[in-house]
Amino acid sequence: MDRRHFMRYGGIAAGAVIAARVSKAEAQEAAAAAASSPPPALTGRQPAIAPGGQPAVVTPNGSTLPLRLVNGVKVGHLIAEPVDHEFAPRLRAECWGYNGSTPGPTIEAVEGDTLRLYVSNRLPEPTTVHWHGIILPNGMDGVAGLTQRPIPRGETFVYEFTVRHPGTYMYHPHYDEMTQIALGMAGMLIVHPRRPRGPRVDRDFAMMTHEFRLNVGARRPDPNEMKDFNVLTFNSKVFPGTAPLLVGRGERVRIRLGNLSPMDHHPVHLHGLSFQVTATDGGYINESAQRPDTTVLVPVGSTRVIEFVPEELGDWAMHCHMTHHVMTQMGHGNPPMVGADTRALDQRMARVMPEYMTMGQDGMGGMGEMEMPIPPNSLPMRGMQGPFSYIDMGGMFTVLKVREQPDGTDPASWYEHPPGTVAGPADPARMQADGVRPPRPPRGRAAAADE
Ligand SMILES: [Cu+2]
Repeated sequence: MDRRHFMRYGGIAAGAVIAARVSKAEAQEAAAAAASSPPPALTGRQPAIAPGGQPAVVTPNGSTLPLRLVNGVKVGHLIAEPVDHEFAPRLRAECWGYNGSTPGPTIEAVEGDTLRLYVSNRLPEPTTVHWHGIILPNGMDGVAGLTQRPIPRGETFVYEFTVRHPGTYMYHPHYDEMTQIALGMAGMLIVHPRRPRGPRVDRDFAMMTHEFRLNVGARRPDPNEMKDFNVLTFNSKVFPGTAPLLVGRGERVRIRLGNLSPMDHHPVHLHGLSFQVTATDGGYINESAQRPDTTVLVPVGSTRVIEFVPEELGDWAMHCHMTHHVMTQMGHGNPPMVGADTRALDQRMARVMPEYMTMGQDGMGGMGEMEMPIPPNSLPMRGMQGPFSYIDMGGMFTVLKVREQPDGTDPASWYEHPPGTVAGPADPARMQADGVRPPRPPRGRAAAADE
């Protein structure tokens, strides 16, 4: 096997070779920087802005577009532009978005509002904005070529329409969609009903799922990627960059999920509760047709609205259930290493690179927390240090924090479990009394324990 093939098929081993080229000091500095940046805080309870005391929508890690009332018309301004975006501490990329962010600011209106939305184009190429799901005059639909001339670079176009149907919608370009959406151009458009439907909610969140291909060390997501995405996001953030959702036990919570990923549907799963899917971007689901669920599939190009009332306090995982979607860059494209005998390889490698170590032979559970040097502008495969040990998920993952008093609680704080309510080592006497016999120890040695 020549060196090139070795590097390629060495997989995890190849990853370690790259890793070893970055100085330890650099890695420690980066780790310290990551540890010192606290999770972004969410604002507290939002004021009621819509009729019937409906709370304003909170966009975790995002913002809401300011609208000005001018002669009865709500006027807003979107600026399509390149964005220097941070996915999580240590991982930045040159994305495209609106008003300095990806996703763009959430547009929030009330049924019957007339919106006048200016769109300025600061991108290097033309663009348009399509108001996904909104029923409006054809010429306002934003499809380049079909319903309008694209907005040239440097120019501002105006869209004006009345939002007649309450619901959860999105916006995105309909010009060079493959590039512009892949680089992060997407946003939510929410229309509150004039008369609230269903029970009033206490919290209302908007979250977009997205996916990017960002090669290790690269600064620009690859818009030509069709299948293999390695930065999976909620509101364009990967855990631990995702802001936790802080809610109260017994409160009614709504989460509006929108998916403008280039290629993948995302089954979003919540722990510790059961929810109802109450609406899609097509409208409300009749109560008789709603059904309880714990995972909701959000297909590309659609929204799903879920509502629930959490019963149990705690820190509950909320994540895409595709296992590769809670990984980040390092978990992809490597050959399987579990069970491989790599002693001969390690010996040969040690001759040319004393710090070399093959990993993954016993599974990959411990890899996220290994304090090993990693290349600049990259993330280890997984998450962050949790209250008990390393949380071995990253990517499209966040935490729903259910508290007795959510307002005033530090969003970065972990749940304090009452004594005796956390799983832990079994007491041998108790096991015996319960008739449970310990099995024989695992066969063989753990490879990592060698030497
Ligand atoms: Cu997913």
